[in-house]
Amino acid sequence: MDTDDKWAALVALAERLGCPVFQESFSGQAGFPQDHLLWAGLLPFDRPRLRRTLSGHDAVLVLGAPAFRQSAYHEGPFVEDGTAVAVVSDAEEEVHRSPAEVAVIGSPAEICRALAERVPQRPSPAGRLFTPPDPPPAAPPLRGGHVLQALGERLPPDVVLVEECPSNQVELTLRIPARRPLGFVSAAMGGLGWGLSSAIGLRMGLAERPVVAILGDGATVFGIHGLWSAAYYKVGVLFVVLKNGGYRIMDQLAARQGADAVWPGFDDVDIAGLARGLGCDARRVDTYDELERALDEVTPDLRGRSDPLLLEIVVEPDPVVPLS
Ligand SMILES: Cc1ncc(C[n+]2csc(CCOP(=O)(O)OP(=O)(O)O)c2C)c(N)n1
Ligand SMILES: [Mg+2]
Repeated sequence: MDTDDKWAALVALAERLGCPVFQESFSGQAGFPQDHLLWAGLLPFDRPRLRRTLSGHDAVLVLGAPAFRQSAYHEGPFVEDGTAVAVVSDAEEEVHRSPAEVAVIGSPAEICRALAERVPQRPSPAGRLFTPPDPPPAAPPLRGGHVLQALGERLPPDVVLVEECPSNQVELTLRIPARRPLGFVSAAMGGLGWGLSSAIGLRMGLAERPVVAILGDGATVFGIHGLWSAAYYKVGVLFVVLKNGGYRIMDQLAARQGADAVWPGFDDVDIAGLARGLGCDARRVDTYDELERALDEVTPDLRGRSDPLLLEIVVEPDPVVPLS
């Protein structure tokens, strides 16, 4: 799990090497401050783009992650000839599964600390390696990107951000940097319904940290009854639901196979109404102005909240993005 100690160990090694640090695709936690000079962004989740991204490097050290988490399958190796991969993790099965020249089962933090003392100091790049994306073009239509950008401009650095918004997951990481351990928490594209209740548990366990969950409308409905617990136990989580009216990531996967979705949309489900029925205060947001007003009102006191609030934000589904 993300801790101050682990982040400090990886920062020390990266600063010693002056090397770019990428976040693995579909990761569960950030592992490294994403506002750091050396943070270089997200690794692509498909092999062709992964090969291109890593091609200029003769060595890749993978810490606390498998080499390499990908979806969907594409032909060819993960890296080009001339790029050597070493994996260090305490997750034994991930180490065994990872194709690598060197694979070590061990504590990534301890190994980082030991390496930082042994490797020579190399120069650091002159500027930040990661360029945040421009804000999206003005709404309407209101898109997930507007919500993420507006949150990124308002959330405090120590926010615990729980992600379960599949078609907006990449953009979330690009627009809202994790600045503290647990600044990004995700089931790493696992079983839906995890995010809503995880945010409640995190806030109960870390009462001094503000907690925000960014959820797809589908993911929300998979675990919506958790809102009753949040209301009953007075757990002050802000739930931000990106209501694009369906399983957009599944639509996108179908489109990439040249097929239409065979599952229905569900933009008629009244998520704010369901939340209220479970005792959780909720609002529906339809326009950019309403979005700004709601966030300006709610974000300054996330830390002090003693009741949950759900914002159901109606967004246009994002277009299908070609992979390469
Ligand atoms: C328990 C479970 N059932 C089905 C899936 C398959 N699945 C992955 S993403 C997804 C759609 C998610 O929809 P939503 O939360 O609205 O996010 P969007 O894709 O619209 O951004 C589904 C059904 C899953 N991951 N877990
Ligand atoms: Mg959706």
